[in-house]
Amino acid sequence: MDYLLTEEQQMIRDLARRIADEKVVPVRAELDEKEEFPWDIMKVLAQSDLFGLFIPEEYGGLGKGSFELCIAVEELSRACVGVSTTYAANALGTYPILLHGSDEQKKKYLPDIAAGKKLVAFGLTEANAGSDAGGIQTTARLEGNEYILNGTKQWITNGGEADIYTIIALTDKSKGPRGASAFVVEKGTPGFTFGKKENKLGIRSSVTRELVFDNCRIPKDNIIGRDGIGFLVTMKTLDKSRTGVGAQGVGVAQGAFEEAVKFARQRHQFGHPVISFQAVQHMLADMAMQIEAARSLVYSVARFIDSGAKEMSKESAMAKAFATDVGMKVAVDAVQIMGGAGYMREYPVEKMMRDAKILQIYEGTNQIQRNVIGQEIIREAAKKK
Ligand code: COS
Repeated sequence: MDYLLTEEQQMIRDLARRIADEKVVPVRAELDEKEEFPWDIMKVLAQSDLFGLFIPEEYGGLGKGSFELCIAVEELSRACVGVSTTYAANALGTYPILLHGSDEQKKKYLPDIAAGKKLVAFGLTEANAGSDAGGIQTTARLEGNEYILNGTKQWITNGGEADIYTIIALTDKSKGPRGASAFVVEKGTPGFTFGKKENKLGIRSSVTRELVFDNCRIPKDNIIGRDGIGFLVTMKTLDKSRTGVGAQGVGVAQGAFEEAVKFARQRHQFGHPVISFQAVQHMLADMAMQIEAARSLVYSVARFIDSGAKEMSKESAMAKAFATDVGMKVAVDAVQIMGGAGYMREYPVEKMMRDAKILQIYEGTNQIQRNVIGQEIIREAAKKK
C-alpha cells in the first residue's frame, strides 16, 4: 500500500532498511545466541544520524517526529526486535528530557543523544510496580543542593550500557503517585550501580538490567520539570513512545510474513509448492491484511501525534495493542506455515516469534492498553452527556 511518504521519509525508510539488511540480518542470530549487545550496529545508526531523528534541530537533531521514528523502528524490527528495542528504548528514555526538561538540561544532554554518543535508559519499573506504575518505592530525598536516591529499578532496557538514565522516584512518599518526580542520573554517579542482568526468552541482544541506588547523590538541578510531576512525566512519556512499540509490531510481522512467503514458494509437498494450497494462501492473506491494518493505525497515530495533539493516550494505546497483537499473531502463523523448519534455529522466524512476545508486555501490557482505552471511552461518553 502507498502511505504517501515524503521524499525525505522515503529516504529514512531506505536508509534504515539498508542498515537492517546489511548490518543486522547477517548477525542477528549470533547476537541472539550470545546475548550480545549490538554496539556495532548502534555505531552505524549513530553515523547515519538516526539517533537524532526525533530531536529538535536546535539540539543537534534532525527535527523530525514520531512518524519518522516509527519508520526507522519498523525497518529495524523487520530484521531484529532486539536491535530495535535498544534503539527505541533510547527514545523512551529521552522523552522525559525532551518533553519536560529545562533548556539547560536539553542543551546538556540532547546533542550527545542525537549524535548517538550517549545512550539513554528509562527507569520506572520496580519489583512491585509494573502495571501499577504508581506503586514505585524508590525515593529521592532533598538534602541541601542534592537529591539522595535509594531503591532498585527492575527490568530496565539498556541498563548498564546507557550513559544517561531518566529515573522516576518518590520525593514525597505520603502522596503516592502525586509525590513522584523525574530525574536525570548519569552513569558513574557514586551510589548508582547495576544489578542482575536478565536471561530472556527473546530480544536477547537487548540488555535488561537492574539499577541499584544506594544513597546516590545527584545535583538538585537534575530534577526534570518540577517536584511532584513525575507521574505525569511518566504518562506523557509513555503516550509518546507506545506508538513506537506498535511500529515494532508492524516490523516484526512484516519480517515474519516475508520469510513465510519465501519459504512457502520453495517448499514442495504433494508435488506442489505449499503456497499453491489454499489453506496456506488464506493464512498469508490474513497476515497481509492484519499487517496493513496495523501499519495504517500506527502511521495515522504517529501523524496525529506529530500534528501537535495534546491528548493521545487512547490513540497510542490502540496503536500499541493492535499492532503488537498483530506482530505476535503473524509471527506465530509464519512459524506454522513453515512447519518443522519454522521451529528450527536455522530459520529466523522462531526468533521473531520469541521476540514478538515482549511487545505485548512491555511499555504497558496489552491488557493495560485496553484499560487506558476503556477509561477514555468512559470519559468521552461522560462529556457528551
Ligand atoms: N496523561 C496525563 N495524566 C494521566 C495520564 C496520561 N496519559 N494517565 C493517567 N494520568 C493521571 C490521571 O488523570 C490521574 O490524575 P489525578 O490523580 O489527578 O486524578 C493520575 O494520573 C492517576 O491515573 P489513574 O488513576 O488512571 O492511574 P492508576 O493508578 O489506575 O494507574 C496507569 C494506571 C496509568 C499507571 C496504568 O494504566 C499504566 O499505564 N500502567 C502501565 C505502566 C507501564 O507502562 N509500565 C511499563 C513501563 S516500562 S517502560
